[in-house]
Amino acid sequence: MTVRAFIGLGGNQGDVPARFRSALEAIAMLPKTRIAAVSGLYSSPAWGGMLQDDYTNAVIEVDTALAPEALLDALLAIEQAHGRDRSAGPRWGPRPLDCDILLYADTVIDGGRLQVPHPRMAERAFVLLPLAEIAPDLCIPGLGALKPLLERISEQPIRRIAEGLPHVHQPC
Ligand code: PH2
Ligand code: MG
Ligand code: MG
Repeated sequence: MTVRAFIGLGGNQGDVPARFRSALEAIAMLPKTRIAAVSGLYSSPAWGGMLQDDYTNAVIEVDTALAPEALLDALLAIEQAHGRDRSAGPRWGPRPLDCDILLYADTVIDGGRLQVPHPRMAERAFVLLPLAEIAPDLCIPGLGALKPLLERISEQPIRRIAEGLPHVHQPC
């Protein structure tokens, strides 16, 4: 059985769109996992109070039979393969690639390694806008419908800078 999960992509070092493309190819190659939708790319100032370059963000939808922890491990490995070093740098610091599980079906997980829904997603335009693009009628466990949440973040500066990444090779 597969579930619908949403993954947030982010980064602010180097050629982030190229890295997203490569990360999407890696996600498409994961066992029991299919990419169902990819949002456009968004640019926004760094959230979190640290002076650093603007971020590029996107959200993707996957159908997966991987368990949440297995999906997390796979995403951490993909981050690492794209230059992410979790042992270095501050928590909200610059990074070449960030892959966060935002939602995993309607499941609520409050573990040490994984919290789903992503605990800060409702405060972030760079998550909610790309998410709304691919799943406008979504209802988030514990937070409710996406539409009223969007109104609360409507003042945050953010620009849509590109269409999604259409050339992802999807193995059969
Ligand atoms: N990620 C961070 C810190 N700040 N700001 C934006 N705009 N987008 C991000 O993805 C982001 C951030 C560290 O996870
Ligand atoms: Mg992360
Ligand atoms: Mg993040």
